[in-house]
Amino acid sequence: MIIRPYGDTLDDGAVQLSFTLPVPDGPKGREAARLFVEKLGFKHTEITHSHALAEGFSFYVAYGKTETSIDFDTVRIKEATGDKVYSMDEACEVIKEKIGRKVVVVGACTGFDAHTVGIDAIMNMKGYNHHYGLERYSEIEAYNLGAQVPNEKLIDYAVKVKADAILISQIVTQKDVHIQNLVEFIELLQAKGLREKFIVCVGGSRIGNQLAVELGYDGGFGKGTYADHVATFIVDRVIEQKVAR
Ligand code: B12
Repeated sequence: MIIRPYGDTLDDGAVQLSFTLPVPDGPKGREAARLFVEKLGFKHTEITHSHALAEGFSFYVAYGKTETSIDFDTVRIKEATGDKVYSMDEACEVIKEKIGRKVVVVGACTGFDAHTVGIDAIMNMKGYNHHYGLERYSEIEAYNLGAQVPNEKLIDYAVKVKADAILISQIVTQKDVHIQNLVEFIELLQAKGLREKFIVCVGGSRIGNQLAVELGYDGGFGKGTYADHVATFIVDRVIEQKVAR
């Protein structure tokens, strides 16, 4: 099935873009913005909104039409969890039956990142959007260390409580600060000879499973993740490890 974005009429290729330019708002800035959108390959380009952000900076909303399309049938996703996601009760049942002890999970938002809402959505008792967090799972022992936690401290804590899994949240991605921080975490684990001891997952609004795996993590979780997803991933991995031993 061939698909493309649309605005008024199915298949018309209409797209809305927004961006900032390091020039003042005005006719010249708007024309520069329009030319930029044209250079991206869009036709029937229009700047529908612009305003000054600060001295010498301006913001634009542009419309354009594209002929580019995607064959939806060829799209393959690489999510950490497949179609089967355990509910909280199912996850706890599986833990009881197949693992026979509580699963220990430690999580934090690391480095200088102060965004706690994401990791709280996954771990806090009350959860997020009608999905309880890991603290609510009777068969999971969950420790949420909060935000701005140094990598070293998170590892030490995971060792102390004999964690099965470590969960990291990274929300700030400016200048790829998350990559630096995530790489440092894995390198620290490796240097301590601990990489194989833990299932290590990272999540955040701009994190995907593919990036996470490339950086040496077991799984990555982005927007729209619930505790159910990460619990399913961890539980299945703990069982796999048990079988392999
Ligand atoms: C609230 C907020 C803040 C609050 C945070 C309060 C708090 N206690 O968390 C405050 C005001 C402190 C703040 C500060 C800053 N913020 Co802020 N903030 C936001 C905002 C508006 C919402 C974030 C949020 O709570 N989302 C809701 C949660 C539920 O979504 P989530 O974090 O994506 O989490 C979900 C998934 O990603 C996933 N997930 C997340 N972590 C994990 C971990 C695991 C293990 C798993 C499995 C899943 C998972 O599951 C969650 C549930 O589905 C966003 C903009 C936006 N609308 O997203 C900007 C935003 C994140 N902030 C931003 C910035 C730049 C900052 C500052 C640097 C601003 C500044 N110059 O000072 C500072 C950062 C300071 C620091 N040291 O970190 C930028 C980041 C840009 C970038 N790409 O790097 C954003 C995107 C705003 C923007 N458009 O510019 N911020």
